[in-house]
This record gives sequence, C-alpha cells and structure tokens, in this order.
Amino acid sequence: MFTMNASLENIKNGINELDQFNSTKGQGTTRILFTDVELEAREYIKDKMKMNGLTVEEDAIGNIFGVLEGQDPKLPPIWSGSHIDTVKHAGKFDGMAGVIAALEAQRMIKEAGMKHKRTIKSVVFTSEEPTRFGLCCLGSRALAGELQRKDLREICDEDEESLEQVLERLGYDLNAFHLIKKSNHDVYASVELHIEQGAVLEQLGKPIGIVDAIAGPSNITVTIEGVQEHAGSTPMPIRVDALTAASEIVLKVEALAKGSSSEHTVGTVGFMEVYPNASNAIPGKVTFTIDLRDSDMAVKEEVLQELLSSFKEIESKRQVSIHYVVDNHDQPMHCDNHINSMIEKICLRKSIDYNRMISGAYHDSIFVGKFAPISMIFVPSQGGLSHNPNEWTDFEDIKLGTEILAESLLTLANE
Ligand code: HGY
Ligand code: MN
Ligand code: MN
Ligand code: MN
Repeated sequence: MFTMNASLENIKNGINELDQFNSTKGQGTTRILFTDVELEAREYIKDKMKMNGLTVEEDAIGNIFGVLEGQDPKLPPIWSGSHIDTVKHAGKFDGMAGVIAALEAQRMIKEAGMKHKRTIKSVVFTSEEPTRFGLCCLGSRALAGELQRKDLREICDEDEESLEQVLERLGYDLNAFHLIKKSNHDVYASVELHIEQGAVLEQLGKPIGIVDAIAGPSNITVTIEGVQEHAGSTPMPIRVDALTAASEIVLKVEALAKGSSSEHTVGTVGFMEVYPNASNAIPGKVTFTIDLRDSDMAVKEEVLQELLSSFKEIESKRQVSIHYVVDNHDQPMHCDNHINSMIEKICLRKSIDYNRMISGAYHDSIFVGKFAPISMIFVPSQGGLSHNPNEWTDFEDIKLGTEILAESLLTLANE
C-alpha cells in the first residue's frame, strides 16, 4: 500500500512562488499566455521539473512535459497536468493546483523509489483559458488534433497579432506542429487534479471529488448593428438601438439555460463592447460573447439552436442586423469508469470521503479524453469562488488530493 505523504511545504511554496508571476499584483492574479509573466512562470516550472530530476520536453505550441521515466519507456505513459495561464484578475489555484500536485506526485513516487513500468509525465497545457486568443484549451486542442496549422494564422489577439506570429517570435518551430497530435495509443491514461470551482464539496463537507463528466463549452461572438443617433432628438418609435436588441439576447440566454431540461445547462454573457459607448448616443454597434455549457451535448445543441433562431425574430422586430460566429462548439467528455473506480477504491481504503460529480467548468481533460482514458480529482473551493481574486483552496486539501493523485498515477503506471 502506498503511504508516502505529500509535502505541504512543497505545495504551498509551489503555489505561492508561481503566483509571483502576475501582471496585476494586488488585484488578483493575471498571467496571460506568452506575456512576460507567463513566460517567466514557464521557466520556473521547467526549472522545478529539472530540480526534481525530470527531463523536460516542450512541443511546438508550448505544451511542457516533465518526464519521470518508467522501467519500460516503450509503454504508453501516464499523464497528469493542468494549466498555469489565468483569466484576468483570477485566483492563484485554478490550474496551478493541478500542475503543482502533478509535480509533487512525481517527486513522491521517485523519492519513495516506487517501481513503475510506465513513464509518468507531468504536463503544463498551453493556454487553457481563452483570455488572449478567445479560444480555450489551445494546447490540449492541438494534442487532440483539433487545432490545425492554418488556424494559427487566423487566431489573433486584441492587438491583431496571430498565434502563429507569437509562436514564431518566441522561437517555436512550427515545422514540427504536425508532431503535436497524439493518437489513441500514445497515452495510457491521464488524471488531472483541479479545484472544483463550485461549492458542492464544501456544502457536502467532502474533501475529494471524483469527476464523472466534464461540461463542454460553446462560445459564440455576436455583433449587432443598429443606427447610432442622438439620444435626445431621436423619438423612441424610430430608433434602431443595438444595445436594447443585445439586451433581449442576454435575457434569452439566461431564460433558455434556466428552462432547459438539464440542471447542468449554464449560459453567460460575460464580455460586451458598446459603440460609441457614450451616455447621449444611441448605441449603433454592440459586440458580445455567449458562453453556453452542459455535460449533455444533445441538450446544449437544443438550447443553442433555439437561441440562434431567436436572432431572426429580434432582427426583424428591431430592424437591426445580427451577425454571429460560433467560435467553438465542444463536446462534453465522460471520464473513464475503470480509473474512477480505482480512485474510489483508494479513497475507501484511506477512509477519505468523496463525491462523484459533474464538472461545470471545462478543463484540458475534455481534449485529452479524445485520445486517452481520463479522470479528474477535485479539491474544494472555498465558497465555490473561482475566476475571482478571493479564490481559495486549503493547502491541506491539495495535499490530500495530491496523495490520492500520486497513488492513482502509480497504480495506472503499473497496469
Ligand atoms: O471557463 C472554464 O470553465 C475554465 O475554468 N477555463
Ligand atoms: Mn479557469
Ligand atoms: Mn482551470
Ligand atoms: Mn435548466
């Protein structure tokens, strides 16, 4: 039986040292893909991997791998990883807990001299958050073969710099881009530790979540064109107001998500630009995003179609024109029962209370699940807060989750 303890100090130091690489100190954590602070954080992780005796690999889109070689390196390896990029003004645990836990689990296994047939790789996935390029999970999407070389040219940030230009400027060899994609035999299994980003575990008073399915996001960018006019001299009946039309859609997103047949449907409009954004001008143009999710693709599909068809009616009623792009329409991912029952057995043997659950947040694991059996271990989020500077998870909880993770990885590595 595996009794190695994770080091609370390593976990606390890892999370806090990573948090130094932050462009909004004092206002939460902001570490946006390939900005200076994120590049420094990447170097910190690579140094940590080397200090832990791992060999470091990095692919053409910047996915980083810390390799703990097994006795039979020809066998498909075990993966465990997450992300270190963040949304703006975030907390310091979303993603980082999983990266630090994976490194600590490898250290535990190595220092305990535990034999493992399969190589165990810790992974930092490039850009799980859509913060810079508006598309989530770029690194894991590429690993799943769902990001093509041509897409790099089309995906641009708000300064109109393409992902291709950024990667080339940073010296990534895009001639090797085709080598990123993994096939079904390249990875034996993957387990990601992540903070729950919800309040279920806290409400149940359980320290561990075992994830059965992960919601898949659909992200839509909508632009509404109306007529920009004077707020004082334009009578109400003749206005073509882009913002009131957008407001109808915002409330429609909420109503359809609330009214869907699934309790897991969520819909959010979190980003909106109003033009000319002046108190005394009728908005002539509005651009906003819709984030729609469910762990059931059929339900999400139904809600999305109903939402998109409502645009026609709003267009004719308000004489606006509505353009939209479905940026991504990602499948939810079911976790592997074999891995989940193995994790369950570990919790039972250690008499650790756990909860089988759905993840409303998406994770890189929804793409890793396209080429390998996956699971996720959740640790509690205080008050369910996340994507918020006050995001908090007790280090003791991450320690416990890391010990379950380490034993899971070791078990899988000897299968
Ligand atoms: O939005 C999400 O679900 C993830 O935390 N990026
Ligand atoms: Mn996040
Ligand atoms: Mn995350
Ligand atoms: Mn509902």
